[in-house]
Amino acid sequence: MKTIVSKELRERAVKVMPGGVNSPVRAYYAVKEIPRFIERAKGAYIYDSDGNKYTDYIGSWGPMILGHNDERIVEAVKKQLEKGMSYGASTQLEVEMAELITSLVPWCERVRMVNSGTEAVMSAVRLARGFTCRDKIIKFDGCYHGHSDMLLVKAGSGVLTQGIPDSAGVPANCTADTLTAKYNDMSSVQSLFEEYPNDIACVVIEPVAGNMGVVLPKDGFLKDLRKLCTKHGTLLIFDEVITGFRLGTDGAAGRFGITPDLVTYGKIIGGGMPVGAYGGRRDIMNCVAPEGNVYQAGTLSGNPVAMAAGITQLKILNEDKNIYANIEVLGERLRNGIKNAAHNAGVNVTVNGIGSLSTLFFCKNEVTDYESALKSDTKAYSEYFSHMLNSGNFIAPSQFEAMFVSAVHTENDIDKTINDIQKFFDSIKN
Ligand code: HOZ
Repeated sequence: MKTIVSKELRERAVKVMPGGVNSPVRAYYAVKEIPRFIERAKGAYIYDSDGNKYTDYIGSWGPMILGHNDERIVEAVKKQLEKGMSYGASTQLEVEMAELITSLVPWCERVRMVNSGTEAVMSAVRLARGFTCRDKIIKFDGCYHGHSDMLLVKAGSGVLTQGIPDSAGVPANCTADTLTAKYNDMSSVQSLFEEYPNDIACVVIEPVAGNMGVVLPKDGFLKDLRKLCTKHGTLLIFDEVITGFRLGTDGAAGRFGITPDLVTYGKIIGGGMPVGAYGGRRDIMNCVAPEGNVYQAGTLSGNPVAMAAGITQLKILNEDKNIYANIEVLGERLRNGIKNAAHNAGVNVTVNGIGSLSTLFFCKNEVTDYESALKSDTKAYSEYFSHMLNSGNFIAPSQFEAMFVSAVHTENDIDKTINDIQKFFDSIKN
């Protein structure tokens, strides 16, 4: 596989950008490959600047549910571009987007658009604190909610990959009120509530964790969390940046039948454009400025180009129910294929997943939380990554991320990938 152009770009990039990137995960520090510089993408495929083609299982970390550059989304963006890129003023599009989200997710009665998942969670936590007049928050080890100061505590994703889950530059008093619990372990949450029965503003959780690899909530875990929060007057925030509109139009909340008080969304609702949103119960959302005294603002919030893209994607997802059915089947096919390949080769791995989200962990233990995810052999993952990349599969350059399937991946794409995985398993079995 040619990497001449990517190498050259990398050399230029590291001179002028930390790590040569704008987001650490892309620097490939956890793997031994030249980071690929992408030139274009279409459907299920992504092409680098050397002209190599890969089947894409990153999908811009989730939003490309319809595949890259779906023509209907491109058309909507083009149309809006002709009318203007940003006004810093209200538009019909943002009203339509809010109406769409609140109709698809009925318990999300009001919504505020922002520009990223980080901003969405940061704002939702501020709102929870303002609403409850409490300061403490609970997050779970290994969950990642963006890079705001108060949430960079035992975080997942890039910080976990880099081994800096508690980032430098975060003053101790910014995280003094951040309490951490173990994912899937109710007793760890209960003891925090016993210690601070009236002080916890919110519990924020990825209802399906996607940033320590995919980790599913155990039966009853989210339900018990809901009950405990209600009992203590604490708000439950679902961070659905990865799962929202991917596990169905009503996300993980709908899938597991749990109603949180607030929800956060990210890039998915922008169809890949930079977007985020938070929303939820009317009485809570009423506290957001200018109606209430919880301040949060943004010139680019509700950007018309992003709204045009997002509305188009959400409408398609809502209208064509086959899409979800299709990506679920493909996700299942991928997971079963990986399990069979491992079985055939006699290799011990763990495959987690739900719907179109999957992670192959290089460990034989069950992966149910941060600690068990950390048991996976990241060196083996790095070797696997090299093999997969060089056989034309674009997967996360880190063990602690998800594999995303889109509606335009074909059974052949998935089977070819499984075949490549089989070859890797066969190569390591001796
Ligand atoms: N896990 C991150 C998205 N949820 C990876 C993307 C990034 O940090 O750039």
